[in-house]
Amino acid sequence: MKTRSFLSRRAFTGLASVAVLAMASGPLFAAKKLTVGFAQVGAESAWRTAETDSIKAEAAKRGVNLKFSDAQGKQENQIKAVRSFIAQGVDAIILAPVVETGWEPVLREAKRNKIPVVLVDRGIKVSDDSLYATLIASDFIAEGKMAAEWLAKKVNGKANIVELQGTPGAAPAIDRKKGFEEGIKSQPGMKIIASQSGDFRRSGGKEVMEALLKKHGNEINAVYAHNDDMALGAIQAIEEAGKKPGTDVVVVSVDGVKGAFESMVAGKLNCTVECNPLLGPLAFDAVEKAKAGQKLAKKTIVEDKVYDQATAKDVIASRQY
Ligand code: GYE
Repeated sequence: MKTRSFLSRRAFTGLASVAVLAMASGPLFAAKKLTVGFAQVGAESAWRTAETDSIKAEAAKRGVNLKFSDAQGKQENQIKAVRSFIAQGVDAIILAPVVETGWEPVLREAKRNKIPVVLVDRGIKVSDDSLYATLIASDFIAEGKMAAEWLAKKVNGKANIVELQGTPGAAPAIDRKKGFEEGIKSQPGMKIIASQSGDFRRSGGKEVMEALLKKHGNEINAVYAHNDDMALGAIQAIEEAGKKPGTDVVVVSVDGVKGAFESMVAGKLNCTVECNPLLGPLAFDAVEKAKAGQKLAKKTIVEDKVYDQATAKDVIASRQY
């Protein structure tokens, strides 16, 4: 994973001097074991599970006491989890916010209690960005654009596209839509003929695709799914309707999970734009820096790449999620 990061050298020197002080002073200053709460969205996709595993593994590696909460896709559950972390007096909170809005009150509570909040994978809209320490995420607009450009080239600028959106109100759903629309703007032959949410789930992608195939039948010649799980569900629906995904209907999506690579190797999924979920190391680097009182960049962008059937075979064995 490549990151465009703004972390300063001073940050490392600072940490190093704390470590030297702790060693020189013996048990008196021995580093306290951090307790960190992680408010996760849920387990809607393979991407999400990979992110959870990465955060849990990194916590274990660093000897962090991790409190994990699965909100089952509901913001109200995430807000409750954050409140409970605050009540327990955790040292920091990692939050993967399900939707963009509605976070100000609970983030103010965290700030009042001097608990830094590190946002991972999805951004939020707040009037005051001092309410969180930093955001570590991909550029979803760029991902949408990359998917659009790849597709336009593949179909020579002419396609009736069905769009499968992610969770309504979630940053990756909003921005992947926007980026894709920008990417096809200069191509009058690229038309989105239907756009519906499949909630980032395989079952959602399959159900929406079944309904759209009934409605639009042979008109559809491309699918743009906001994540791989929905694309894989749509592929199943396309096959069940007696068509060939990858040939009769071109399918592009985002994430780059193992199942997407397997599907590309099988000639079904055409292309996926990688979105790296292995955010554990960056998230805990940010937590440690925030706890050491160091200034953090407001945003660290994780850079993504495009993979298609031509490149999938060569890299599938080395994929980590
Ligand atoms: O693309 C999707 C997941 O927030 C970037 O959420 C993440 C998205 C990811 O469910 O698969």
